[in-house]
Amino acid sequence: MGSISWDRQNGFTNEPYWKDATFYQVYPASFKDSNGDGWGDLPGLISELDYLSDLGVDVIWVSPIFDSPQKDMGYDVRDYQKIYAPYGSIEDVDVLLRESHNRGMKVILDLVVNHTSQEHEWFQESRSSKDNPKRDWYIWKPPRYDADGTRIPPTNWRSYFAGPTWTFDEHTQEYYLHLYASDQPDLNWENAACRKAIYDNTMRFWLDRGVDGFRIDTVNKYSKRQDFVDAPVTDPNSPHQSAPEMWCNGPRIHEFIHEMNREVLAPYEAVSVGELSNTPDPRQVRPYVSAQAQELDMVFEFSLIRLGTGNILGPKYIYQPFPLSKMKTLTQKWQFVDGTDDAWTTVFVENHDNARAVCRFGDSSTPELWNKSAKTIALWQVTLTGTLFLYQGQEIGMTNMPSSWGIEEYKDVESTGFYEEAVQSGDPELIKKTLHGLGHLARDHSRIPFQWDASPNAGFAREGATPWMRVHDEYKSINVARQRDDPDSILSFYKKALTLRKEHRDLFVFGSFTLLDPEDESVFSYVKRDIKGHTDKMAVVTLNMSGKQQMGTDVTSILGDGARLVVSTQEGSKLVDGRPVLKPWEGRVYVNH
Ligand code: TEU
Repeated sequence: MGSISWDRQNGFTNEPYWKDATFYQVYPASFKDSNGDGWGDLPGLISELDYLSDLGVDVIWVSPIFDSPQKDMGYDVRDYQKIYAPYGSIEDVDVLLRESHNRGMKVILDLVVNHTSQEHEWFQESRSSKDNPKRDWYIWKPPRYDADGTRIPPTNWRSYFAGPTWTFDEHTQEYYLHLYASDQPDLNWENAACRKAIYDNTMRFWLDRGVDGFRIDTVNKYSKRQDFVDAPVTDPNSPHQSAPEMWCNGPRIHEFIHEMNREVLAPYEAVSVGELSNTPDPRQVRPYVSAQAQELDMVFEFSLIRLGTGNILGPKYIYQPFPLSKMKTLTQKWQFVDGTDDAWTTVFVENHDNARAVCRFGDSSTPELWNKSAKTIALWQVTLTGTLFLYQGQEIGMTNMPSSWGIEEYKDVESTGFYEEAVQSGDPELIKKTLHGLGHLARDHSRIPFQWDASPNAGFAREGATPWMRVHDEYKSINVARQRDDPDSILSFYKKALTLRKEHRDLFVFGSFTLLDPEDESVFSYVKRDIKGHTDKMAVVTLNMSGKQQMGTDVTSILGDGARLVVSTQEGSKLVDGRPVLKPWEGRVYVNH
């Protein structure tokens, strides 16, 4: 668990630093390439630390940089103690830590320990024979046979990237389990020696080198139900069925996470944020993050970021349109901090597994509204309670890949898996819908190279280099260089908004959240109250999330005549009968102090 506070100006001296810190996720392959090989790298990241510091970043989360065959962009680790050569060396990590710490920033790494790469030496040993000491470090099961005598997998579970969760290994004639790609066999957390190796080999190794904590991949999938039975058939057209109840939030999960905390996280005072998918009920989330449970500091819950997405273990890429009211109620649901300090929440709308927020929750179709809606999204995020996470490029309003790009530009194992599954079905309608859904939702959208400037390759890689993913066609108009000195840019607004968040941390970071007008499909308004300081300080946030002029909420009736505008995404006008006239995609915040 992360340690208690750094310098604090407003009296919350007992709060851990990570609560009001701004985290920023770096996707190393796409951030900055220093050597012209088309892959981002650690020296590239190090060269931009001043940029991050200037933005207002407190903690950098670096997606996996470990040695890997890159079947799933490093979420398939071959060696936890080596750096993937195109990213640099272990000495570069030391420099990253030192240079970040010198600037007052911390660094967390991505801990991927639900599975390894099949090229990891543990798996090589495990698969070598049934009596190898590491056989039980992975999950092996004998085949089943159907009525015709055809060999079938031990269960009917569907994997994340389409297809079954089991792959048959000729060598020992058994199947191994993989919730993700067949290249990513699941570790067997039931085995104590395996758990110990994870703590030593992955966690202590990096904490001893000075990292400040971990973003923990797939944190609720370590404990599987041990009876390994078929899931109920919910998709009669497929042999593979959605089965999260078999392997998610399983019987021993809290025991495992508690042990991980006691053994490693707590002694090092390491900050932790776990990835908690398939857990849409706050009552199930609290046990992971309640202070008494001593498991994790924070988790990511995905209901909001998944808006528009189909069933995650089924037709994920069949796009589902959603109304603003849905976005509001989900925001409210996850603002569950109640002032007792017993559980803490996180705030985020982007990461490397989801398409760009400005395209999904804003309006990126015209340049005018692109800028305005990106700022309104920023204002929404910075005024929410919990720890804020930004994803690289969000701060300049980076957009999805152009719709004119073909399927060949999609590199992600999940995108290609779903596309192939649609093609295999032979159903032209499904192929069309899948391509449409990928165009809105694919993980690829957030993974294209970062847009630094208008030079060839967007300043991500030097001229003549071939970036591993195509650079966005719009990079000359959307980039850091263009926004850095423009007071009206999205980047400038993020800097201002992040400062505002800290200035009013009692309201925005730690305050309570009350949703107003839940049914309104154009304006998103809420009240934030200082529940920690027990003062009468309040803020009203009113955001026009539509392309038409709207009346904002009645600010005066809540805050009184002394209501003061502290920020607007556009040139603000006066209140009319206590209500602001909001231009298309305009957002404002008023306070009573
Ligand atoms: O994602 C885990 C995961 O299950 C999802 O939330 C993920 O968004 C996926 O796309 C769902 O369909 C983590 C990583 O964030 C992701 O990049 C990896 O592919 C995955 O683990 C496997 O390690």
